[in-house]
Amino acid sequence: AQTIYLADYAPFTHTVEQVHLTFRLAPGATRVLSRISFAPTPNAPAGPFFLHGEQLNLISARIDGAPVTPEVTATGLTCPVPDGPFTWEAEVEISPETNTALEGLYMSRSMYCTQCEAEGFRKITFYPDRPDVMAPFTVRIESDLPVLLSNGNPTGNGDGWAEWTDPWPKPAYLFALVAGELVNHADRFTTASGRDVELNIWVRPGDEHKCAFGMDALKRSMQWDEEVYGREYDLDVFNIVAVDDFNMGAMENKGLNIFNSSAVLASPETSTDANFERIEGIIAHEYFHNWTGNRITCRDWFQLCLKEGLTVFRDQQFTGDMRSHAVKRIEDVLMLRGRQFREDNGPLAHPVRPESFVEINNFYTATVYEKGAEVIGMLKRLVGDDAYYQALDLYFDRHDGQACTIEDWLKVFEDTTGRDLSQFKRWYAQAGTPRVRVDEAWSPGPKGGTYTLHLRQTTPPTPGQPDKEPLVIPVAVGLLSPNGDEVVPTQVLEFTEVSQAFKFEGLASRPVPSILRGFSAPVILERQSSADERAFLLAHDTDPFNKWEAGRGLAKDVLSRTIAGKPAPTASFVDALHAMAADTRLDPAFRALALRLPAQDDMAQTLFDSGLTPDPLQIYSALRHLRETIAAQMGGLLADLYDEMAVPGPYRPDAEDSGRRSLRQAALSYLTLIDGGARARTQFAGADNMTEQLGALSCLLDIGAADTALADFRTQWQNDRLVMDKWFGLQVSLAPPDTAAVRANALTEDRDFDWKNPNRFRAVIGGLAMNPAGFHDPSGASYALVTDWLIRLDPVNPQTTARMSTAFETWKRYDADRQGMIRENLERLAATPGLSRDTTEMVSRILA
Ligand code: B3K
Ligand code: ZN
Repeated sequence: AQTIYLADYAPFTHTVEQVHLTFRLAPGATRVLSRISFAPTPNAPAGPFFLHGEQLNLISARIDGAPVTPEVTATGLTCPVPDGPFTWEAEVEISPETNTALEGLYMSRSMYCTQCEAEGFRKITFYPDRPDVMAPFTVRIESDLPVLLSNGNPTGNGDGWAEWTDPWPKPAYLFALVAGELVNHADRFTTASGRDVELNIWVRPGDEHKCAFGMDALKRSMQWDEEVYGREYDLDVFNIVAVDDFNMGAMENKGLNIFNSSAVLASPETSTDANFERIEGIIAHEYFHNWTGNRITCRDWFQLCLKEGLTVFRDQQFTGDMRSHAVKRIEDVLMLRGRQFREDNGPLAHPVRPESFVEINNFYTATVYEKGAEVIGMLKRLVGDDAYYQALDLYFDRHDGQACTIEDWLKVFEDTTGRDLSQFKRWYAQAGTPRVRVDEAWSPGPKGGTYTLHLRQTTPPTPGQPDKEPLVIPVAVGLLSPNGDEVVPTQVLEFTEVSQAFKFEGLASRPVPSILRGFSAPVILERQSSADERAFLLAHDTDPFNKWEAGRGLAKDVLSRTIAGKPAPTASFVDALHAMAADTRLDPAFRALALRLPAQDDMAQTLFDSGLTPDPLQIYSALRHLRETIAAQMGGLLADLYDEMAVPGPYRPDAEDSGRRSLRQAALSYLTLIDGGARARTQFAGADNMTEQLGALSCLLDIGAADTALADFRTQWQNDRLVMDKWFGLQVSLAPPDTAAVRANALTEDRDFDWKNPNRFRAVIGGLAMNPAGFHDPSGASYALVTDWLIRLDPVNPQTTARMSTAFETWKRYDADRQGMIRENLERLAATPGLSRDTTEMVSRILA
């Protein structure tokens, strides 16, 4: 397969002035008629006229009305064309019903839908399928199905047809079409300038009661983008459609967002608090793309972070505003460390803006999305809020309607602030998580002492990048006096050299530093810190992130020492945890986060980063042991919390109630270890919402006492696919290590294991990968099972297969036996005849 390089970018030979599409829908033989006006691109490099096209049956083609016979290959066609403007017409036949890859036009339970990003449009018709070719579209859909949708505004319909016009020039990856027997949950929104917008969430009959929350989230997103970024919606209608078979969360097609039903449908009985929060975030994310992604798009796919990093950053801000900034920041860092650090410190490490790829779908990664958002957060911290929003205004002003690059993005900041961002730009080019080592010095003096922070940065080598340059790292620091007062409030140090000293003068006594407040940069801080100092910060830090981080550091310290067979400061950790959990001045959601111990995979990464070979079983046991110790020593407080945090009244998914429930759940998860599951059983039996029902079920699974509950749960929910995904997933991800593979295998034989449905496949096979001790069971059974299923899924759905192969991305962390077994399985996967380009690229990068 061919590697594509950023350095080879060249504009398309032609511009597209207008696209007309007609779809005659039929499951096995849909006809797509296109009429496209092309004109030569001024100053474009000369070259043959080439249109992308894959798996298309070309019926006929015409240029300016005269039949032509293009040369068609597996990837597209070339054709002699006139020197000036011309009209291209083509008719192709495609088969949505056999499209199991879920890219292009496909069918999901008798409904037609599309997924074009990144390069799915070329499976619909011949077209210059690249984001820098933008054009207005009109679409006519012919079908007997009652609901026919496409992008833009409805401009006509009749018996068996509908027409849509999208006036905003867009790249083909934002094209969408939906046809099916759907019902809508409708609402309206009036924009700041008075445009009346019709809003719809389209679902299958029977799911109508699961739309209200998503609709509310949409309206809040629309209003927030007006208030915070001054961005208004720009069409008469905004449609969202829920689809059961979808490769990811959702897609921001212009005016017609298509969602995995798990990312939009919500009801108290079937969705957890975490589901509600995720849905709110995804609705916001896709809506925000209307400006950051759609009105301003990417010049080429190397610039993906231009829209994704920025849109993630915006949805994080939104969730913070809707809920709690402190809690959201901690959740985001947990996710960053759990997914992005793992990627950035392994064989799949790549820059936020990659410079080459084989299959672009493999680069919708935590690095592009989450680290891409961190880079924007750092930029905002460096220039300040006012300059940030001025730069954004300039960005929208200057680039509306264009396909842009990271250079364009940084230039608006340079023009707004007069700063030179060339060093900052390295964040986009350099892969790997930087390490920042901290040394301190204190020298007392007659006019007060001087405290010096000495920082050193290094970034370890990553594939293709042996040597790294120093980055611009904003390090937010505050200083506390030994009595707990803040003597130096937060300031942002601009750390730009390999090694740099920062002095604080006139201090009465040696301070305790709080470094990297708010996690001001995506780096690993290396600093010797005593258990006492951590306990002090946990008690006194005014920065909520670092307060939480201090507790996290203590927990990791206890776990690492336990694993190494060294004496661990368990008592001081439990004391500090107790004080924090009992502190009623703190938000329950924050206390719940503080009570949550590091995840197994986070511990494995932490041990690996400090030069050790993690043993997943040891991590599992150390965590278990620590949880039992906490439960035994804090049982009284936890039992009180469990009672006090009960939420009276009808279920509401807001921050306050869900925060109380999460603290209550944290308490329950410890209490279950000492009460034999009594509380969990009662809660399970009496729960009137999924948060409490699933929370109780998890606790019972955790102590191996869930058989009855699992059976009851299934009986209750067997007709709800999204809830059954939870049933499948949880039993695998929470199975005891030595039984996980057996459990997963048994579930793959279940009558409801619909493996071609990505949500179900992810629940079971992904669930196994999310159970680290089970996945890395020394027998190797899980490695073999996951590999067998990847081999089976690949010809059906390459994109999801490639994504799931990242289960193996951490293999170099582990011991020789495990590495040997993983290598064997990866080689077996790589040797599969006809393996997709997607999976081939992933496996070869993981193995390299
Ligand atoms: N832009 C889409 C992701 C498309 C993934 C293609 N493999 C959803 C999002 O980021 O909002
Ligand atoms: Zn996005």
